[in-house]
Amino acid sequence: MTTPTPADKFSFGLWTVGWQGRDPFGEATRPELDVVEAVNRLAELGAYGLTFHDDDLFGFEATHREKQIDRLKGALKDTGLVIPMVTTNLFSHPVFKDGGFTSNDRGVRRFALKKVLRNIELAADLGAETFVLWGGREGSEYDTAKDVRAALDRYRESMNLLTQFVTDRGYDIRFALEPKPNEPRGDILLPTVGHAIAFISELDRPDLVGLNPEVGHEQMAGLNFVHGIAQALWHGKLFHIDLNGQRSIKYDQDLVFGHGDLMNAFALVDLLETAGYEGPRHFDYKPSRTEDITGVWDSAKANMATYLLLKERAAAFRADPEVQEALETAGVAELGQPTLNAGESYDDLLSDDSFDLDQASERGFGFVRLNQLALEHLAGAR
Ligand code: GLT
Ligand code: MN
Ligand code: MN
Repeated sequence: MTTPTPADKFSFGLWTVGWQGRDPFGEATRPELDVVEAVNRLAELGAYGLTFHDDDLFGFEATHREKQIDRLKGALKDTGLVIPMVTTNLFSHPVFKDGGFTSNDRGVRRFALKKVLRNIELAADLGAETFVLWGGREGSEYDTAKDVRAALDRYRESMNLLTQFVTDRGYDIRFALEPKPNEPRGDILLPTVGHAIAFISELDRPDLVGLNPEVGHEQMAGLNFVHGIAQALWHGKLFHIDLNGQRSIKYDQDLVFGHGDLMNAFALVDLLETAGYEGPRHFDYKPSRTEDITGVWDSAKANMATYLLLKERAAAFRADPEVQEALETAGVAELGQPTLNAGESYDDLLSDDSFDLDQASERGFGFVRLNQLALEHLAGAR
C-alpha cells in the first residue's frame, strides 16, 4: 500500500534530494548529488517525475549546459521518468539581491526575463507542462525602498511577456506562481494564495497563470493550507502543488510531508483525492542536515509513504458508516444546497416565516465527534 508507482504521480525537485545541508549557520554536510544518480534513484523508488531550476542542472555560468541536458535526457530515456515542471533560479546569484522581475535595477529585470525565456525553451523541449515561478527575492526589507505598486506593474509586465511568449511559440505550458510570505526577503510580494489569485485576475492571459502553493509557506503565514487549496481549486487555479511539512510560524522548515501538521495533511490528501486534482504530487522538502545519503533516500521514500498512508486512511474515513452519520449530523453535505430554492425571489424569502429560531439555536453540530473520528482513522484505531 505504501509502495509508490509512477501512476501515483510523485515528483521531486532536484534541489530537494540534492540539498547539501548548507544553511545560514553551517557548511554542507553532504556531497553533491549528480542528476543522473538522482533520476535513477527516484525511478527506483517509484517516483514518476523530476523537476529542476536551470542552475540546479548546469549552474549559473551554464558552462556545461548542453552536456548536462543530454545527460538528463539519457537518464530519462533509461528510466521512463518525466519532467512535469521546470523553474528558474532568480534568487541565488548576487545580481538578484533585490529581485528579478521587480528589482529596482531595470537592467537586472531585463536579464531576469531573458534567463526565464531561455529556460522556458528548455522546459518545452523536455515536455514540461508547468513552469513554476517562486519570487523569493521579489520583495523588500524596508517600506521606503520598494514602490509596491510599481513592483506589481513590473510583475504584471513580466507575466504578460511570458504568456505572450508561450502563446506565440505554441508551447503547451502554463505558469504557476508560488506564494511565500517572507524568507529570504523580509516581505515577499504575492505572499499568500489569496494575494496571488487576485494578482492573476489583472493579467492579459489569466487562463495561462495559476498557482503552485506550498504547505509550509501558507503555514508560515499562520494560514490553513487546506482552505487555501480549496479556494485555489474553486478558482480553477491549482496548477501544481509543493508538499512538505512545517511546524508553526517560524523559518521555512521544508520537512517531510506530514512531519508538521498531520491532521491538516490528512485533510489535504482527502481533498486532493476527492476534488479531482490530477497534477503531480510534488515534494519540495529538504532532507534534514543531520542525514547522510542513506537518510536522503529514506526521507524521499517517507514523503511518498506518508502520502499513500494518508490516502488510504482518508478513504477508510469516508467509507466508515459512523463517519457518514457524523457528517450527516454535522450538515456537511447540506452546505452544498443552494440557500434559496430554485426560482425563489428575495420577496419569497422575506415572506417566509417557517424558520424555527429556537430549534436552530439549540442545534449541536457534532464537529468535535467528527474530528475525533478523523483522528482515530488517522491513528489507525479504526
Ligand atoms: C526554493 C524554494 C521553494 C521553491 C523552489 C522553486 S526554490 O527551494 O524554497 O519553495 O518551490 O523555485
Ligand atoms: Mn519552503
Ligand atoms: Mn516550494
